[in-house]
Amino acid sequence: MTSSKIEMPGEVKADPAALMASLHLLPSPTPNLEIKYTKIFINNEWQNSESGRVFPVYNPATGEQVCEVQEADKVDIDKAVRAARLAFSLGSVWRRMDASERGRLLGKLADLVERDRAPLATMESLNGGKPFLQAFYVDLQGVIKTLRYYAGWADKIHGMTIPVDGDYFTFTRHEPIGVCGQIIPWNFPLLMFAWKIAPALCCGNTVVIKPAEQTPLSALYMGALIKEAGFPPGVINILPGYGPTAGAAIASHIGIDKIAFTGSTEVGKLIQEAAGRSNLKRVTLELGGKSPNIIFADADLDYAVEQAHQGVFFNQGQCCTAGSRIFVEESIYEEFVRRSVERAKRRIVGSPFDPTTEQGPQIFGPVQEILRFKTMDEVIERANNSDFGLVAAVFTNDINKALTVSSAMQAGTVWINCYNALNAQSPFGGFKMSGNGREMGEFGLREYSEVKTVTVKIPQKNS
Ligand code: NW8
Repeated sequence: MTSSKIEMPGEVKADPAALMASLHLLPSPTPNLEIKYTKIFINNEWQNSESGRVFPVYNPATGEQVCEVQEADKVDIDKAVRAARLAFSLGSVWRRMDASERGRLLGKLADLVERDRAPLATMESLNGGKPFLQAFYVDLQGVIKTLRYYAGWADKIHGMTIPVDGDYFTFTRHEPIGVCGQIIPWNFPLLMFAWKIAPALCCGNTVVIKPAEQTPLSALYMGALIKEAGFPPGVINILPGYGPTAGAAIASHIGIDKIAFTGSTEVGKLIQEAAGRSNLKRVTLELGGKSPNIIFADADLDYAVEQAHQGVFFNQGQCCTAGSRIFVEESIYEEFVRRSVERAKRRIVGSPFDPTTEQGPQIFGPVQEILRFKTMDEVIERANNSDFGLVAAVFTNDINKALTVSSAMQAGTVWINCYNALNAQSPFGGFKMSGNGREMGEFGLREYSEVKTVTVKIPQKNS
């Protein structure tokens, strides 16, 4: 079995010639990958859409159709919500299951993803246009680590005992919310699937999840692994479909207790509105950014150029975290621009299945905007002058500058001398219009639980 610790050797990553010489050490795409799962997954069963409609799924690198997938609409969502409500009902297998057993199932799912890591990375590359090696080393590693991280939390979600006034004993229970609707984007189809389902299941919720219409294949494959892992029917339901139909049905459904969405700010507003108009379901949103990356003159220049380059171009530039506003201190500005242009020209664009490819097919274009600044106060002001606040980064070897900037940034994550340093243990989410709530880490669990206060009267002997 492969280990989730597998990382691409650094020298291989850096140099196409070294990479070609080391191909025998690297994973390869699954040849003639068979697409087995193209139906709606409800109650651990593969179902056709009620409408009979299907929609095409494409390989964005070639424009070729890969397959057709059953198209979920409102009636299918209704069906899935009924299944998820039943699975959540008091006394159900899922509600009675030991928390440690929920953790074991999540761990089993991680093992199955690890077993099928190559075919899943192949599918992610085929359907999402990511270079296969990036899908294998970044996305699949993130998926496995996310599932394992929340597997470990399942039986460690403790309540409190509270020293209340009066003759009472008070404790809290941290209970699942109920049926969670989840809507995920096409830029990290499998990683976002894991980020959504893992904390929800960890806390004991049930899930109705809609993958993006462009990239439903890896989520559907996960349905097969979820069933194989032994999750009870109805706990996870996967419905491929479109936003204005299936997505809107989730957002306004009165049988859904919480919605989590990753996508555009525009659609995030619609979701929050629909949640408010229907049943005030809890809402977490992970939306866009226009993130600042601040480079001081004392930073290691080559390193900063490379990090800033990856910060904006990684995943074809299709990242909520993309560092698209790069502020460079004036004394190094010209040289920074020169090296950044040279680096961008060297970027290898090509077939996702060619191991030297750094960038696959484009949907929207990454734009690296390099701006000049003079003073720290000025750059802080300009960096924060945005409706968004997802992430920010600063490159400097001066600890005082680094900490001053990190405190001043209106952003949910600040990276110092690194970029896209995401992990399962840290909370991730936006300030301002970049979203509501946090995903990942311990904070991610709060968004999937309700706190219940239980107060018991302590009878007194003489009263
Ligand atoms: C969850 C995620 C990761 C992880 C590692 C490396 C580069 C880029 C990303 C990334 C658990 C463990 C590791 C990345 C992922 C999502 C977005 C942007 C960057 N994630 N990674 Cl939106």
